[in-house]
Amino acid sequence: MSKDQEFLPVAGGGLLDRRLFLKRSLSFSTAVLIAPNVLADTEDTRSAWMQKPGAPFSNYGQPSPYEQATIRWTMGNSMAPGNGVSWTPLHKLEGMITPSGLHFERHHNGVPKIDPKQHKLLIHGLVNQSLVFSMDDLLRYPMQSCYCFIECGGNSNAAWRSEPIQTELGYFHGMASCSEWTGIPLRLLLAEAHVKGRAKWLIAEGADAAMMNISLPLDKAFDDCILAIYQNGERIRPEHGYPLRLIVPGWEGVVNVKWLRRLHLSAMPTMARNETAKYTELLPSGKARQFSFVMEAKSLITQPSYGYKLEQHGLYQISGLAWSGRGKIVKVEVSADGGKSWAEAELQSPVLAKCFTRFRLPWQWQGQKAVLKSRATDETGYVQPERDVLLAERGEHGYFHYNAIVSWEVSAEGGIRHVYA
Ligand SMILES: Nc1nc2c(c(=O)[nH]1)N[C@H]1C(S)=C(S)[C@@H](COP(=O)(O)O)O[C@H]1N2
Ligand SMILES: [Mo]
Repeated sequence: MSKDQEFLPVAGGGLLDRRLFLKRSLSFSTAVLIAPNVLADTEDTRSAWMQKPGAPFSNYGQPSPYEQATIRWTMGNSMAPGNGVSWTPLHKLEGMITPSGLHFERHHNGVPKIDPKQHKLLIHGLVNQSLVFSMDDLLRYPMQSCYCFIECGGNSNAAWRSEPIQTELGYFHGMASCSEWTGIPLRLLLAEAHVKGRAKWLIAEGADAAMMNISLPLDKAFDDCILAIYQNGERIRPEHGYPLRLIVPGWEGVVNVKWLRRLHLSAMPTMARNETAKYTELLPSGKARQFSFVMEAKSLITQPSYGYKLEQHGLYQISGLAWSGRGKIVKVEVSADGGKSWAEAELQSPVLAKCFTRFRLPWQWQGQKAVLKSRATDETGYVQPERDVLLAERGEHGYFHYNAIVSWEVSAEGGIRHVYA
């Protein structure tokens, strides 16, 4: 689409329209229409589950047994024991918060079983006062919540392949999840340690067998980072860093160090494995880009997507997620004709910075072939690029930070394929 092409409120020949659900002329009801006498019968029959008292109380709730397909897809690798990923089934979820049990996982050496009574956090290096905290000490500090996404820098890397992968969306874009993280603003503890003027970096280290560590510029540490103790209202799950985790809103997953045990203030970055051999990117020039911390704006249509089938003609709700590591999402446009025309989707409130934002748009499908796309714009004016634009800039053989527009091709039969269009 050329830059000067006008933005259309109604796109795809009137088929994508925010007001579709309100138009009375369209038959959009998907409920089966029933005659009054049938209704009376339905009222008389009591389903099996209505004929005796239900199950007793439970100490910790579980999803319905009918939802057993809504699971993380796990994928280990042979590099080290406990190294691998599990993916969030984004194609099955709604709203903006990822349930803790479905938040994606990325571990380098498994999940440590940490006794919170023995866990300590050390702050040292270029400080005037080294400090050690127990979890009980930390729990006495004032806390704040941050609703934010975490996305692995390697998320969506299958989209660098020359052929579009045919997998459920969550199982190649689901290294991104969103939680309410509650904990202590990092700047409070840094102020207490009296950081020396020469300190420019903070090296954060985890208490897992990998002792994963990364370097974080001090400006960000003083800005909006949190030492999280709670996730979605309860103590952080072991997989996500129990009992203490560094949250670095909007920045790539790897800097959000789990099982946090040490913060070392220094003048230089540490040049750890995960910021040199990994999470750096080779550019077409042959040079590597390093410390590409911010996750750029991205959006995905989660429903319908690969694996769904449109069984009937009529009205559908396109639903998806958008996010940006630079701030708020201000606009998501949806196209049903492969990007020739675009309509603006409704953003579900609240729209928060560095957080998943849910967008929705009604769509009328009458058996026409279609290519569905979504395109996010953030508050800095950054617009999510088309795939060819991203490849031209970053080369054909990237691995990290893939954020191009995703396209779903809908066939005349209602089947959905992933395409590069
Ligand atoms: N200590 C420690 N922190 C870690 C990791 C790890 O293996 N060990 N993995 C990192 C990576 S690469 C990512 S993407 C995120 C994943 O966080 P999650 O498992 O809670 O989704 O944690 C980061 N923090
Ligand atoms: Mo990651």
